[in-house]
Amino acid sequence: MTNFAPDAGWLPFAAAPSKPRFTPPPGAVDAHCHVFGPGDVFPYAPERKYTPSDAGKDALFALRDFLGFERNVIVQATCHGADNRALVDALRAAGGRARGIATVRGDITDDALRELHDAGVRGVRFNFVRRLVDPKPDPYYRSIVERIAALGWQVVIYFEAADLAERWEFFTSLPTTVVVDHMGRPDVTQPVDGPEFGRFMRLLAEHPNIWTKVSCPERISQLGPPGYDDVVPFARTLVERFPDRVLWGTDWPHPNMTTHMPDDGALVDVIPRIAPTADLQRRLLVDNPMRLYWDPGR
Ligand code: 0GY
Repeated sequence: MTNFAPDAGWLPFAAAPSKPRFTPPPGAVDAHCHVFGPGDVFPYAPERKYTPSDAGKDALFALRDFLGFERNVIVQATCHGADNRALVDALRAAGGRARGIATVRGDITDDALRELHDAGVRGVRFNFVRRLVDPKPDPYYRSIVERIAALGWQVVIYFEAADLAERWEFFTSLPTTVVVDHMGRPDVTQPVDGPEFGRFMRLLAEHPNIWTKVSCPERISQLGPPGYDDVVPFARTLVERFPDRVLWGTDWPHPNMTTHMPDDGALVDVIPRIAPTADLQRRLLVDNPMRLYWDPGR
């Protein structure tokens, strides 16, 4: 008996993804994925905007192995609010093969921050997507940055392309490493060399502390699976221009998908199309995430 029923129409993750044709290089990291619940053990947050189906750590680690990855970076999702217990439980179970990005509030104690760090947390996520959270004024986030910067943590930001101009000053003033989720959610019906994506490229070109995840074609694409062909030029442009500041992740278990549930094997097969050489693939999947999340100095 579960205390939480998923939202009506919720699409559960694919139980039997295909085996990718592309073999990730040894040591590859899935740098964007989540764990949900199970809700009976790790309740979903009262302030959440959606209730997912459970997607726990065992299923995540099985997918990691099946797809040919060695490590995960698990990102706290909004349905768990600032209660990081499911995340910490997964990190502790991963035996050093997972790092975490938490959600914290400005009043978190030093002891609680240290506990998160010891479990493997290396950053916080600020989410500005209105269907997921009620975004706060900049000072709210600045108070958190003051708390986490001393730990050497990074800030992960999630926003939609139209919001970039509005928060530009704030994003570019952050003193930490900053990682932008899902390429800043470009509108891929606009040209890759047009003004909107040009603004995002400028964000990275002018700010060497800003990285991005070339992930989530399934959310961004208008053409859809299996190839997500309209997203490929955007991701490939970023990988080729900023080969040392890009990360890749599955986004498993793909919350809030309405059009379709992606086949994780097909998502992995997009990688060689956005990172066409073995060198680019190794930087994207191994060197960059290892430097960011497993460097003992961080
Ligand atoms: C993602 C994307 C989404 C959800 C969340 O924290 C979240 O709830 O990030 C989304 O709905 O676009 O990265 O998982």
